[in-house]
Amino acid sequence: MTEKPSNLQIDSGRLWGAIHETAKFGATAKGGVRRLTLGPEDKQVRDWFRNACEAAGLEVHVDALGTMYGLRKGRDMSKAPVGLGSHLDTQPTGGKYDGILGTLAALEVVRTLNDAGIETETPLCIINWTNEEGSRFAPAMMASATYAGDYTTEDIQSRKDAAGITVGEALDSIGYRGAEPVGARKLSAFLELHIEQGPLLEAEGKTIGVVDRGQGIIWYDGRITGFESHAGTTPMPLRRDALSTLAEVVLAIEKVVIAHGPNAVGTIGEVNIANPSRNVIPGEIAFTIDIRSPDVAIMDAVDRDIKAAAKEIAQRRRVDIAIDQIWRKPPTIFDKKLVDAVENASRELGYSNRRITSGAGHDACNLAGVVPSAMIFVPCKDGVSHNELEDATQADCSAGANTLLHAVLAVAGIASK
Ligand code: HGY
Ligand code: MN
Ligand code: MN
Repeated sequence: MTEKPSNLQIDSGRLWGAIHETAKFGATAKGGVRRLTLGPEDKQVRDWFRNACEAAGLEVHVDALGTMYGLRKGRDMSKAPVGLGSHLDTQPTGGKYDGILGTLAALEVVRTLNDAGIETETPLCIINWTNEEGSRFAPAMMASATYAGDYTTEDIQSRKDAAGITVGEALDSIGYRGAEPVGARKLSAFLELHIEQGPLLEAEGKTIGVVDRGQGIIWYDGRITGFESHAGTTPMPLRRDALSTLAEVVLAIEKVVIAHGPNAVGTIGEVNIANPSRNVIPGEIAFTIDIRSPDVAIMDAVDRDIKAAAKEIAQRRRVDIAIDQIWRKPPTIFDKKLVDAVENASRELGYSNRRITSGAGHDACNLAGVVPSAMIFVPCKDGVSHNELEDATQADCSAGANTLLHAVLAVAGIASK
């Protein structure tokens, strides 16, 4: 095998150009990106990504959930490729970097190796995972979770959005339902570059986050059933008001999570009043809960306590409160060898770095269940993400991509250059 060229660097301007060129697909007035999975804007960026992969000499494959694989041949094609990538879908009020940086940095790694005439020993596979965000279709990271064997393809293809459209129908509507079975394309490792989406790296002036673990996540669908009645004629003590009940439930969840803090967070991100009317007491409300902790015992304790709190509120207010778990992802421990490869790469390149736990879920957290996986973080401005103000610097994005390049070369090996 050939020695890794320590001075090899990605083309910073080309990466930055790709990030800002693709940000036009779903661009919002506030400078963010709204590119819900499997919608028209997602198709635009997928087509762009496919063309860029093919122009870089990659063989593009699409699986039955629309995940895109760009295969770069290596000297030994008998070896399962080293995977690198992330996602191109965004939140409704998303930014230019969440997911996009990791996917385009993977493309930039390939472009850099092409320019340098480097052939890796092990093939590479750059990946755009379908529906990482979980905003339009639940759960989040659904395609990588299916790849990891947590769901069947049929189950996920039948999941519906708020308009009743299934994942399968949405895939067909943009022409990205591939023939390849999900999980058929084996990988020997997976590396994902991502913005931290939190404040630690920026606060400590660190360029690279060497991600060695990820928080566990529980998602619930909640439903409160009270009784619709006249806003003017119903005396307060007789009301079974679903919205006042929800107000208590939201604060009770916040109280439980803070009591189990600091390593626990909880969010009610969606609320829907059935048949809202300003002069009808709400009788039916649907809502969602997102609970996270790096500690399984804390996850279980929060689960137990929020259900107990809901039960007490339901009895006192004479309503029904259902809290149904729809997704549970245990905390992730990333592969030690790969994490070390990331840390060594950032050190060789002279980037300040620190070990860090991911507060966000990522496709790499699912991959970690089936192949050695690791992540690289770079700072984002004020730690803000899932917000149109999400921002990062060209220097940090390039540092992350260089770290990805050298970690991938350390894992895949160089056959010739
Ligand atoms: O929810 C998450 O953690 C990811 O950003 N979708
Ligand atoms: Mn993401
Ligand atoms: Mn996200």
